[in-house]
Order: sequence, then structure tokens, then C-alpha cells
Amino acid sequence: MSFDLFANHNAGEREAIGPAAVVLRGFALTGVADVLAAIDTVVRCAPPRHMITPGGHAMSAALTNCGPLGWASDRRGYRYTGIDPQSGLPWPPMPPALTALAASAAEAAGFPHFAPDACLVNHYAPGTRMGLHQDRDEQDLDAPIVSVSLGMTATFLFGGLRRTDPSVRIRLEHGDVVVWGGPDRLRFHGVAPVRGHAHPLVGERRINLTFRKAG
Ligand code: MD3
Ligand code: FE
Repeated sequence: MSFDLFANHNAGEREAIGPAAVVLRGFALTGVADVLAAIDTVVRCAPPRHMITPGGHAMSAALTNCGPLGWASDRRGYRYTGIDPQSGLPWPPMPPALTALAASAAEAAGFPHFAPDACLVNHYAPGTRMGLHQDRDEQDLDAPIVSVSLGMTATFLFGGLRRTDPSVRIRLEHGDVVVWGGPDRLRFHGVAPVRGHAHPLVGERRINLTFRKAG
């Protein structure tokens, strides 16, 4: 099979998808081996797991975190915690390769001095999806969110400020980074079921990192 199938042909391009949301195509490809090694270290300490929503359903994506704060969900609700509820230990530290990638992407998108205190690590097996939702559990809604897509390609659904607003579909490939801030921060968003070919480096899965200022 040709590796060209997985080349990021748009690397280096910037696409505005909102007044304060931009896709930086292939931004994470430089140093991606260090980023994947850093994720391996995190998942060995805090394995991804299907958290239970307050409604009692297991989430489709498997989630873990690194950094001082991590997002967790159970029957009682959603919250950021300093402790991994599964191990009783602090979340693994945010590896320097990840912190540096988040800060440089934010700066490239016009948000200098981004200092995330939480990094959510979502694992998508084939068929995994994420329904439309808003991210509003963070204290500082003025800080941007930086998202890094790795592995299998996904279709990101980007809606409006109301659940019923129409969504646009955006293909996110291995190495693409998206930065969202300002008026786009509270837009509904989700991920269509992941399907397609295994990625030659990452395998039959998609990994998404989202860096936030949560506390
Ligand atoms: C747009 N993750 O973890 S990342 C999530 O690909 C989440 O795993 C998706 O939505 C994923 O909450 C999408 C991009 C993302 C994250 C937060 C946003 C997009 C956003 C907040 C506001 C608008
Ligand atoms: Fe989200």
C-alpha cells in the first residue's frame, strides 16, 4: 500500500473556519515522533477509559488526561480533577513536547502566552463518534483551546451557538491542529464515526489531544 495515501497534502496551509478558529494543516508533523512517544508515556500511567456520562452511558471515545487538571465524568456529573479517579493518583505530568506544541500552535493562531493546565487525550477506534456538545466546564472561557489530530482521518462537525444550528464538516488528518478562541469557543461540535484506513504510524485509531486552560 502506498504511504502517499497518508501524506498530509495540505501541510502548511491555514484555513479559517470561524472568526477566531483556524486549522493549521500539518502543524504537528514536525516532531510528531516525540509527540507520539509522549502520548505513550501518558497512556502507560493513565490508560484511556470509557467514562460514564451522568445519563449512565459509556462514552464512545476512550479518554485520559495529562497535566495538573483532567476532565472526568461519572453518574454525578462532569468536572476537572487533579486526581485520576481510576488510580487515585495525580494525572501524569504534561510532557514538554506536548506543552511546547500547544503553545506554538496557539501563538501561530494569534493567542500568545497560552499556558494550558489540562490536556485531554481522546482515543477513537473505528466506529467511534462524539456527539454534538459544547465545552463549558472550563473556568476561563477567554483562553483558546488547541486540538491536535493524529492517526486516522476524521470528519469534525462544527456547528453554531445553538444545538440546532447547521454544522459544517471539516476533514482532520494526521498532524492537523485546530485553534479555537473568542466567539468560536462555545460553538457546538462533534466527530462523525471514524472510518477508513489504519494509519501507518498510529495504527487503526485516531488520537485527539485538546489543550485547555481549565482552572
Ligand atoms: C470547538 N474532542 O474532547 S477536538 C472534546 O476530535 C472534543 O476529539 C473532539 O470535542 C475530538 O471535547 C474535537 C476540537 C475541539 C475541542 C473543543 C472545542 C473543538 C472545539 C471547543 C469549542 C469549539
Ligand atoms: Fe469538545
